[in-house]
Amino acid sequence: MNLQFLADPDLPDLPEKGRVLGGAHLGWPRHASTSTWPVQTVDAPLLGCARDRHREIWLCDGPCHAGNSEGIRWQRAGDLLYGVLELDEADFTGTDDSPALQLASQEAYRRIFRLLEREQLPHLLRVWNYLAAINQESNGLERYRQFNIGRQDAFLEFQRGATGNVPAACAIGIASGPLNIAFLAGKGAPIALENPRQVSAYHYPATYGPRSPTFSRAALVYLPGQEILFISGTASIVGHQTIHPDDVVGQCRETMANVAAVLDAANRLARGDPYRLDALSYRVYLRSAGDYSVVRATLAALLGDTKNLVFLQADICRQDLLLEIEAMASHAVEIG
Ligand code: 3EB
Repeated sequence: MNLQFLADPDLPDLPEKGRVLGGAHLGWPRHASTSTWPVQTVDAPLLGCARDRHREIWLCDGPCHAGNSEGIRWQRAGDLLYGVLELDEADFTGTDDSPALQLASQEAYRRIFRLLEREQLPHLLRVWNYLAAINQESNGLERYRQFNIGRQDAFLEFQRGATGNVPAACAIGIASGPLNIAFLAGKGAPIALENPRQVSAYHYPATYGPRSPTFSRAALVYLPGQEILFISGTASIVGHQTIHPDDVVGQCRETMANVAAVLDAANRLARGDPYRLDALSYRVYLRSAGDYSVVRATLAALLGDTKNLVFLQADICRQDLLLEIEAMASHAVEIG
C-alpha cells in the first residue's frame, strides 16, 4: 500500500474516490464536506490564502474500504487506517475532579484503541487533536492540561505506555466546537523520534500540568517501498521551557531550529534520500493573525519559498507560545 499526500491547489477536482483514504478541510467559515471519505474539518481561519478553504487528501494505490464504528468515520486500505471522530463535551458529565473535556478525551482515545484492536492495526502513527478554548481554565486547570489527563489515562488503560513509542501528534486550540481528532494507524510500529534540544514531552515536569502530554517529536512510518516522516507540532521550547516570549520572529526561528534538529534525528535513521527542510509540507499555526506577514517572511528566508506552507490562525497549548509548526514528507525506499 502506497500513500500519497495531495493538497490544494494541486488537488484534482474529482480524485478517484475509492482510493482516497481520508483527508482534511482547513478554513473558517466551515464548508460543508460532501466527501465520501472521512474528513477532519479544522475550523481555523486560513491566513494569506487565496482560497477560502484548503483541502488535503491521502490517496492510496489500492482500494479503500469504509467503516463507521465507535462513532469514528474511518477507512482502511491494506494495513493502514485513517479515522476521524468528534465528541461533544456536553455529552459528558464532568465532576470537580474530572471535567467533561478530560472524560471526552479519555473516551475518544478509548474508542480509537478499541477500533484498532478490532482491526488488528495496533500502532497509532500520527494524531491530529483540535479542541475549543485550549488555554481557558476551568476547575482550576487549563483545558489543554485536562485533555492531557484524559489522553494519558486512555493510553495507560489500554496498556500502551505513555512514554517512548508514542505517536507523533499536534494539539491545537480552535474557537469552538467539539473535541475533534483524526488519526492514522497501521500494522507496523513507527520509529518514534525525539529532539535532543528538548525534553521529551512525555517527560515534561509537573509545572506544565499533572500529566505529561503523550506524543513523540516525530515518527518514521514504513509502508512497502515508502517511508513517511511526520514531525509533530513543534514550538519555541528548549529543554522544557518556552524561549523568546513576546517575540514571534525569535519563536519562529527557534521553532525551525527544533524542526531542523528533529530532521537530523530522522536522517540518521531514514532509509531513503535525506529529508530536507525546504522539501517538507508544513502547517503553521499562529496565535495572532497579525503576525502572518513577519512569520511568512521569516520562513521564506529560511526555506526559499512558502508554497508548501499552510498558515492558520489558532491557539497554541501554552499561553506564551505564539506559533507552532508541523511538517511531513514522504520518500521512496527500497523494498526488502
Ligand atoms: C510542545 O512541544 C508544543 O499535546 O499532542 C506539540 C505537539 C505540542 C503535540 C500534544 C503538544 C502536542 O509541547 C505543544
